[in-house]
Amino acid sequence: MPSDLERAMETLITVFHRYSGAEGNSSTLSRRELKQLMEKELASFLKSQKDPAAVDKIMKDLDANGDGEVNFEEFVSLVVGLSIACEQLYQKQMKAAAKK
Ligand SMILES: [Ca+2]
Ligand SMILES: [Ca+2]
Repeated sequence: MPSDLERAMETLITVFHRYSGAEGNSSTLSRRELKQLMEKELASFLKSQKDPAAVDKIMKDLDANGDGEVNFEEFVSLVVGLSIACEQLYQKQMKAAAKK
């Protein structure tokens, strides 16, 4: 039986490849593939980004090697960044709950 963390890693890989294979290079996300992934898998995060150019901005930030595509390593940095933000929120909520 895989652990929670092992399952989470496997999920990251599966989700990435579910979208990366749609067009062009099957091991990287094009702009359109990244947009699809974010609309389906990060809908609430994308909704909080009111800027319609948010995907372009995120794509530019993520594309560390500047090839116009997002590879798995670059994708993971997005997940890590979002996880850190979520964890900070989680801590805040735990502190608020403890005060009551
Ligand atoms: Ca692709
Ligand atoms: Ca890249």
